[in-house]
Amino acid sequence: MSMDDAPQFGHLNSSQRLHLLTSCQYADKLLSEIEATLVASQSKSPFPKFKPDISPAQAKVVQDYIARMRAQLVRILDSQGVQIPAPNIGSVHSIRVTLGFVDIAFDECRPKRMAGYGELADTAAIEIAGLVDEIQGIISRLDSYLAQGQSADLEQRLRRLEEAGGDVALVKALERAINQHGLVEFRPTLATIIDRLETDTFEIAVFGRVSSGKSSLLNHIAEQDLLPVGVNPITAVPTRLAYGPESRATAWFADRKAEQFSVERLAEYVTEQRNPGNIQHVTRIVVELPAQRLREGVVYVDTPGLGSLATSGAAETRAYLPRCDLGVVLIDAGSTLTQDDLATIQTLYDAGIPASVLLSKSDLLAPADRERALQYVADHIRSDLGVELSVHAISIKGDYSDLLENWLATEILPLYDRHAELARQSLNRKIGALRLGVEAALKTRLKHTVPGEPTGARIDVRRLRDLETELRTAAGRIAQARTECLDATDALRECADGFVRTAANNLVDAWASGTTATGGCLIQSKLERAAAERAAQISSAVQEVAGNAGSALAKAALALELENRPEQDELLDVLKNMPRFDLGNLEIEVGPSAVASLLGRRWAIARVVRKIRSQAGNQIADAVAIHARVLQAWVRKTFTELQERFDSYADAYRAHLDRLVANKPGVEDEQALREDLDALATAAPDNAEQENAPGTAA
Ligand SMILES: Nc1nc2c(ncn2[C@@H]2O[C@H](COP(=O)(O)OP(=O)(O)OP(=O)(O)O)[C@@H](O)[C@H]2O)c(=O)[nH]1
Ligand SMILES: [Mg+2]
Repeated sequence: MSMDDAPQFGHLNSSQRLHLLTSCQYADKLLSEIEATLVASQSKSPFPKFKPDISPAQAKVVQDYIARMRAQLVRILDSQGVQIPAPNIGSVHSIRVTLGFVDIAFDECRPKRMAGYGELADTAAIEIAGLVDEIQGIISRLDSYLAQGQSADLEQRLRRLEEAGGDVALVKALERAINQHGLVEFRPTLATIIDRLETDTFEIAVFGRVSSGKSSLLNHIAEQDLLPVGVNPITAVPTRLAYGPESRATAWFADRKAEQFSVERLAEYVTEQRNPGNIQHVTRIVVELPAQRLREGVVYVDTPGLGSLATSGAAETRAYLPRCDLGVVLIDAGSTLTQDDLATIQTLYDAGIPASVLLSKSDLLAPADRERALQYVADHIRSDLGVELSVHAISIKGDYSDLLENWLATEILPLYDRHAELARQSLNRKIGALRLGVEAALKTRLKHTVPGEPTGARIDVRRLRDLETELRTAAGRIAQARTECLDATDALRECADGFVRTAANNLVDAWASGTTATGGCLIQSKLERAAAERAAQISSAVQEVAGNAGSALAKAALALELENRPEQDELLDVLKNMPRFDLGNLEIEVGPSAVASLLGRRWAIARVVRKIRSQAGNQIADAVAIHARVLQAWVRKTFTELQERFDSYADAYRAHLDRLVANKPGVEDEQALREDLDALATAAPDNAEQENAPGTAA
């Protein structure tokens, strides 16, 4: 008998103790099932398993007995010296895993899968696709909320700030109103504001089209080659540069613990090449440097490029844009001012964020041209946006360092001393904007909640349901069109042969009608036309769903009297920069043949097909295959963007609709709404600073 087998305490050996433990665990599991039955009988589940034939008083008694039994279990184990093992599975992890299965369950309901059980009518397919999209959207938002871990507990973070002496009365009132009334759509903005309250830094962010020189400029400011630069799209993840006593970098991820690494390894996380489409799910990167030009409290942010060549990182840049405190917008002197550049400045302006516009790579221009370019950019900003901004020329080339120094000295360094005050002002503007948004939501709700309220007619529930269905149908159409367009680009891969036949057909017809030209040019243009027709079908499909989604949103916003609506064509705007079919230069020589035409049209066509295949078959097949691939990537990107834009509005509308439908008008509700509105009105710390707050929450 080993030492461990020796009887201890109540004279049980180790096997007996183990048996006791597993029996207790099993009993406890059964008790949990009883508890689950109690909960289920009260639950709001639409699929109740149990009849609610237990009264609350009975349930209470059962629970009390369960508690006594559990206390007894613990006592028994204690008396025998059996250790109760500590749990080793995190609750958050477990919930996220289960959510993953919920997600899969809904994937199985997508129209494609449903079709496996029999034919599916078009309208049903759209409705189903919309429903699945909505619920998967909710799942993914809950998942990303859980992925943020403890930092998502905004209330607790606010309490800590308050304990540290912060004046957070208004933010607390906002937090309360958002939680109390389930205004989840404002949570991301609130989270950003609390982030900013905690850090108290001033963020200077650099924006611009791909390759406009953003990373190069920041390397220059930091006085080291730190951020990867290059001619292709490079930066994939917004990257913060902050002062720190030692060089080091930290990355945070959506799905794993933060990692610290040396700055030399930055490219692994921030570049499109090493982390394409941000497959590593980096949520934040901070690089600390002991650089002279960086100061405590001032942070520079490098962002993924915008514009036609942009990658998926552009979406992150757009989401981040309204959060910075100063936006530096680079206009590449080597190209021209574009709508994308103006849109960036406009977004900053709309969010109440000061902008500094730079003509980058100014070394590429002779002094006189440089002056003209500066004037041109300033004129356009004035005429197109109605904003007066001075534009500075800069360059990172050694000979032009005075330009950069001049800009830093006049526009940036003076901010360093005032950064704390400026950060506070900037934050106040953001809080002001959030307050306006929350107040508007509460007021609309009050209007629809209280029948006696003189200002607004109540929308009846059927109408609300209709609006809900229309939004769902629009979402379903987007999902459906996405599948169809992806299928179309898939099919395109196999099309080279068909294109060649069509071109041969056209050529033989042209000869028959008297054209004597040899075929090369004609074949090239016919092939290009055939590809363009396919692309046009895709483009019109996108156009149709985007138009439809835009009208569904506009209609809902109007009915709900919500200010937050898409601009005219905001959704159609995704339809930009569709890749063109590039066949290169086809060298095909084929002319009409007397013999072939004698043998008939079919024979003549077959001959031309053979000639094209032998002279350029591979080139055509390759070009079509590449085009299909590029087009498919474009379709994915375009639909993701469309979906994101649609959801950014539809989500808020759906949340609003849910509240209106679920809400039963009552004195209690009215009371709570009025109290929260009052709290928001009175908690405003300094109205002076909120005067120029932007119209709505970002
Ligand atoms: N002539 C000249 N070239 C520059 C200047 N600044 C940057 N470049 C070049 O422009 C190219 C793009 O520079 P990046 O700094 O990577 O541009 P970016 O805006 O960060 O690009 P993305 O991260 O892809 O959006 C590189 O080849 C740089 O060498 C400049 O002042 N003058
Ligand atoms: Mg870059």
